[in-house]
Amino acid sequence: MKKILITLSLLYGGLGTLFAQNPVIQTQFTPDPAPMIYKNKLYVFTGDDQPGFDFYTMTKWRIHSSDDMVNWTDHGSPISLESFSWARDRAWAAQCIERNGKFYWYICAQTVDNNMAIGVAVSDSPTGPYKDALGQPLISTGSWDNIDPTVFIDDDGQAYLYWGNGHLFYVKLNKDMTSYEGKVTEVQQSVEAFGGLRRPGKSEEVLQKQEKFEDVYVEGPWFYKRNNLYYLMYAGMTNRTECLSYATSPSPIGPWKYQGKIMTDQPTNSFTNHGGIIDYKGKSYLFYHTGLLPKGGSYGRSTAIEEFKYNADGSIPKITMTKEGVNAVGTLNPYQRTEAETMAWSEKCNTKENKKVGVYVSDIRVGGHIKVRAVDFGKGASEFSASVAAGVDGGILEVRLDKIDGTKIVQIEIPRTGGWEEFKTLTTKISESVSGVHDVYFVFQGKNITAGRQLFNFDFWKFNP
Ligand code: FUB
Repeated sequence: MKKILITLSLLYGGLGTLFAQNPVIQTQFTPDPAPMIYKNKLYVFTGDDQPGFDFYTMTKWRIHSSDDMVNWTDHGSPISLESFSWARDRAWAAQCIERNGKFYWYICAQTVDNNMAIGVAVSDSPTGPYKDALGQPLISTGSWDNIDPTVFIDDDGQAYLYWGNGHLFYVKLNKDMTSYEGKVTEVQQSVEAFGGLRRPGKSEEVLQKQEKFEDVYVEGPWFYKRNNLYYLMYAGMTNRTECLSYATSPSPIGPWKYQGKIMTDQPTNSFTNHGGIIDYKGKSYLFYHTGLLPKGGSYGRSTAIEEFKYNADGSIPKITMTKEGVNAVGTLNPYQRTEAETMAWSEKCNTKENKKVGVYVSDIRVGGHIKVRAVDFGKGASEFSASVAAGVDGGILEVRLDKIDGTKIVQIEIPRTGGWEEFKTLTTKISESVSGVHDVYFVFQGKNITAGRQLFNFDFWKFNP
């Protein structure tokens, strides 16, 4: 029995590393990831790249969440430029934090005078709805440098907001999280603090041509504390592109001491690599972005995650990007309603949201699939239900185990339900016995359907024990 269990666990662990897990979301581009934990769930707040442009053409922000680090649920896009009356363009990097049951999502956007400003939206729930807290920017100093806010609440209750492109600034936030005391302070940069001195007025092109500098602070700060040491990770600079570097300090306002590069010279296919660091369920994770989704690049960036271990002295090791990403830190209970937009990997489908059901899986095409990892069937499942909608029939939903062509336990022919947004729950007996932990594949097929035709929409699924 012991031998069988070891073989099974090796096989299962082996399967987990055979497949790509990075980038973690395939249905949209998800740049500038900012992780946050609330009630034992990990949320990642991101931007939304629109590929096909040759700049950071971004109009909204997105949220995904996970309980296990591998299956990510899409919570849609609760805020966009339209949520901020003062914002005109460039919905760039953001971070959300909880305080006393309220969620404060600090964003940056371009203002009508062509500068960048930082605003804050507030909500009673991590996934919204969010509302512009002020009706005006929180930080607006008439400068392009006001981007990439990072926020942290210290043990004594004092909250700090750091931000900046090229220049690094901070303020001490008041308890209301929507105002600050004192003046905006600029952090003095030096070789000791950030590995190099960014000379005022030097453009990225000029910086890239310089040969002799170790690093400089560029943008994307990520501020946090661990074991009484304050960390500031940031997008630094190699000679060609951005890297992730960090500095530490015994105090929340410096002096900062340069600690080196965490991730550099990796084939990210993106000039930027904005990141965030968080501990979750006993492990430490680096979130960053790459341009590695199909059609991705510097302006089509996606969240990726790597696990790492701090060195005994608190320093962060060099982290190598991988395709395999991270392993599951929990299992998924199939006997609870699971949103169809909960995915470890997906192909040939997308997500949309409407007022009636929220986010659902859309644009489902023949040959596509959704993979959900580490599903624990326990002693066994008997029935499967799926909420689907179809304007025309012909679509088939298969449920398979462990591989895209693995054992088929369910096949449902999807009938017309009265419209593409008229969701109906279909239930069927499962055809093979299933127990224990499996990866589950929802495979999309069609009956005499032209490849590329939309098959059906998919809102949620559930097994019965
Ligand atoms: O996503 C737009 C900008 O690119 C962010 O604000 C920067 O951090 C860089 O990632």
